[in-house]
Parts: sequence; structure tokens; C-alpha cells
Amino acid sequence: MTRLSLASLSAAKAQRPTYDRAKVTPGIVHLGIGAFHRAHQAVVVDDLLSADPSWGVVGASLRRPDTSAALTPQDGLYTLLTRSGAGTQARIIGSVLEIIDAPQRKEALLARMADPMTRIVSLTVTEKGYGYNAATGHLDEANPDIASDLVSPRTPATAAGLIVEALRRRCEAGAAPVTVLSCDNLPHNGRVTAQVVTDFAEAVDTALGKWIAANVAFPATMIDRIVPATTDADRAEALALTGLEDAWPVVGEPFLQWVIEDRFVGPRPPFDLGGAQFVGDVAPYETMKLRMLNGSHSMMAYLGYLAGYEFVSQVIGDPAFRDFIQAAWREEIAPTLTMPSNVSSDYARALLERFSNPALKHRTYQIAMDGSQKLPQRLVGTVADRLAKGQPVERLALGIAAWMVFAAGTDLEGKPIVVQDPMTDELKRAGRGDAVSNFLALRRVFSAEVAESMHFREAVTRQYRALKEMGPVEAAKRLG
Ligand code: CS2
Repeated sequence: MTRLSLASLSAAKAQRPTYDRAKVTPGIVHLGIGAFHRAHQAVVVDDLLSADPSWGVVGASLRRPDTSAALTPQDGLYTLLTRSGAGTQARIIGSVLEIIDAPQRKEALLARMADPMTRIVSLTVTEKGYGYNAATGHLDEANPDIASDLVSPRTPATAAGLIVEALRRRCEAGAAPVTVLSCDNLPHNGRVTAQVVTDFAEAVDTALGKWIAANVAFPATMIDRIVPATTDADRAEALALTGLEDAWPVVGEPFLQWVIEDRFVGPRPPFDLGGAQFVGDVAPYETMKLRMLNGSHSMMAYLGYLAGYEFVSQVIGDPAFRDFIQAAWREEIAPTLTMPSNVSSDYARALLERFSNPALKHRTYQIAMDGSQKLPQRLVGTVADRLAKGQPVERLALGIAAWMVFAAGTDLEGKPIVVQDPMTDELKRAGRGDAVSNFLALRRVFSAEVAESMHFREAVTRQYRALKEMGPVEAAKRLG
């Protein structure tokens, strides 16, 4: 069996890079090079390298060495499998030039980030990776990783710490401005990144804050592609299709969207050649995506998991859930958006098709992870907007009640659930006794205005009881 690498690339029975890989130079450093980045931004970059080879990606893993271990022997090359009902397409992506395992090679990473050739530092570090406290709107200095970086800011481990140290070096060397591009599912991700970076910088070096304000841009982005975690079956399929062994292919749906606020300092890569859109204001796109797609994803994940469904396509294939999700979009979520109503109804129709993709095998359990970090922007914000107008929130309340049951760590048959969440201990405690009240008291998840609304408390209590008494399918049926 031959392994994918530059030496074997010409033998790959798949779409391959059309540019000369030897001429590609690094222009982007990406923090958090997981499957999502490799199936999204790196593909967009792959599409533009023939036009401009100065935008190659150096990726960094901040926690685990596994991506570097898998892709370094492959010269950074990997297979993208695009899956739909019509079959699977394989394509070799060549835009990632190097993968740095940050804990082992911190100095190499910082040097690369500070290098003037690097004009973009982008990130997908998940919601919890920002060290942001949404309740205060600032860097969470009590977060243990952030606290430890603040003590030794020259050898940081967090995204905020790494960016600040790289910026300090750039400032000291008089290097060119740089754009920091957040690609996580957070509302106002550009603003949040600017806030944590500035707060961190001011805590360690007051002069640096000024340089950052003048030399760094933090555009907001909306990112979208469904990327299920890679399995051994995917590895086998990559080999069967391309003829080359790949230790870590990635899988995605055909759909890809990337909306970027057009506010770069320094040169802007022609991301539009790979289908990205540059716009003046990302917020309407972002709110639509977070509330419609991610909001319903989370509801389907908790309700579906509790109903015994492994994949999203099975959940949306159950008429009770399908009707419920469509009603939630139409009656409760879409009316809170500023998008024209035909945009949101077309969007909902497209989502239904994407969720129904039978080939994707996207696990409900994967989406259910880190709920405490996801719920605020996916469901609770929508609830807040509706409560302010005195509108009903029954369906959103059912989705939130399903999260409460899941997060408490025991399914409806009494079987334990392995809850993966930075707040696991608090969630487990909240599940004991008066669970609804305990969960509503978590200020990182529910703002005071939402938690103190009688209307909301009653709705969640009603739906929580319905879940326990009749199960998720019947509870959803009543609201479909
Ligand atoms: C999902 C997202 O895992 C999750 O929480 O809702 O990863 C979702 O698939 C992407 O945001 C789609 O763009």
C-alpha cells in the first residue's frame, strides 16, 4: 500500500492540486487545524493557489499531536471526501504546507506567526478555546489556561496567548500589519477575538494595546460546512477511491459557505475564487446561520440522542422531529431574524435537504458536545428576543429541556451519558433536585433576563416534564 505524499501524488486517482506545490509559500498561520478547517478554509485556499501561490497554510494543533503525526509523513497532503446521496467524491488538498504540534514546537509556531510573510492568522479553536466570558464581555482571567498564560506570557499555550506573543514580536520587529480571522461559530467572532487579544495584551504589556489597535484587523466571519468526525470506514473509502493510503482524510457535505467581513489590513487573499463572499456586515448571515442551522442542530442532537438516534439524518427522517424542527424554524426562529422572510424560508428548505443527507452520518453525540458553550448563541439569544416581545417559546424550551436532561448525564431509560463539556461537573450537580431551576441559575448559559422570566421558566418546566413523562418523540409531536 502506498501512502499519500508529494512523491506519490501523481498516482492519486482523484482531483489533485493544479498549482505547482513547490512554488507555494506560507501566508496564513491557522490555529486549531482540525477536520473543520481542513474541509473548509483550506479547501477555499486550495482553490486560489493557482492564482496566487503566496497564501499557503501553516497549521498548528494547540492540544494534541495527532494531526501533525498523521499529515507530516504525507507532506501535509490529505484527502477530502465529499458525500451526498449521489455518492462520494475524493479530492487531494495541497494547501496545508506544514503542521506544527504547538506544545512540542512552540518556538517554531511563534516564529512563523511573527514572520512578516504571515499576513493572516486564522483560528478554529471551538467556542471554549477563546477564554471569553460572555457574561462580562471580556477575557476570562479565571480560566485556568488563560491564568497560566498570563503568568508566563512568553511561552503561551492558549490561542489568545499565542496571538499576543506573536503580535508583541511583530511590534518589536516593526513587522507589517496582520489580520486575525476567527472562524468559529461564535456571534461577533471578530469582536470577541479582538476583545480577548486586547484584554490579554493590556494585562501583560500596556504599550502593545496601542500597536494592536493600529496594526491588527479582526474581521468577523460566518463559516458553514457540516463535517462529521472521520472514522476508519472513511479511511478505507479514501484508499479505495484514490489508491493511496491517507492516515487522516476529512469528510464534508457538498455545501460550503464562508462570509467574511471585508476589513483586512494588508493584502487580502482572493478567497472569493474558492466561493467565499466579502461583505460589509456579517452579522445578519451569522445570526441566521447560528440560530437556524446550529440552533436546530443542537435541538436535534439532544432530542435525537434521547430518542436513540445515532445520526442527524435519522432524526430529521422521523416525521415527528421533522415537523417539529420545521415548525420551530417557521414559528419561533425565523421571525427573530433580520433576513427577508423569503431568504429564511429558502434557507430552511436547503437546511432540510442538508440534514437529510443520508451519506453524511453526522452523529448526534458529536453535536451534543460542549452544549454549555453553544446554547447561548444557538437557542438562548432567540428566546431572549422573543420574550422581549411577549412571544411564545415552547419549541425552543423543548430543545433546551432536552439539553438539561442530556447534560445531567442520564438518559430517559436511566443509562449514563458521557457528557463532554467544560462545565461537566456543574451540569451534573445541576441535574440533581430541582433540575430546571438549577440549570436556569447557570449565568454562563442563561442571561438573568431569560432565567428570571416566569414565562420561560414555566415553558421549560412544562417541556422538561413532557420529556420525562412521554419521551422526546411524543413531546415533539405535540409541537409539530
Ligand atoms: C454543529 C456544527 O457540532 C456542532 O455543534 O452544529 O459543527 C455544524 O455542523 C457546523 O457549524 C456547520 O457549519
